[in-house]
Amino acid sequence: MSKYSKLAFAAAIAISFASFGSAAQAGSGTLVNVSLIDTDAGMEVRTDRNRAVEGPVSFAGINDSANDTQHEMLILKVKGDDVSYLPYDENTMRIPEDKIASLGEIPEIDAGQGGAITLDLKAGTYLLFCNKPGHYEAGMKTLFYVQ
Ligand SMILES: [Cu+2]
Repeated sequence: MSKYSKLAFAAAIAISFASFGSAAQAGSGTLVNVSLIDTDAGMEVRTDRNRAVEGPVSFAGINDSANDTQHEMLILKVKGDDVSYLPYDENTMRIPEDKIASLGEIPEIDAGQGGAITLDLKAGTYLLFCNKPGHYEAGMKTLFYVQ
């Protein structure tokens, strides 16, 4: 690596740490703690808050599975509280991800593990859901509002 590219590399790392730092700081965004839950009673996406102001929103997900089940969490902007218009594939038991415009996701998390995503969200209604086969239908979804 040349001296110049080493410098550029160091600068790129400094920039990425700076942006991470600002997103993580209290007051510059909203932190939402998300529990991905499955028990014999059902499945759930449980958040410690369901509202945020416009701007950076960080979702910190924990897989609280009681059954050693993998979960994930996708974020989708929806038209309103009624999400019955969303496509659903009965065969795969999932929302077909090629037919929606997911804003991002916390990919598959093993039981007991965590993952996070930060998004710059505009005002609107959002759906947080797990798209592992059958989980959406079992109730692994919740609405989230940005004002
Ligand atoms: Cu799940």
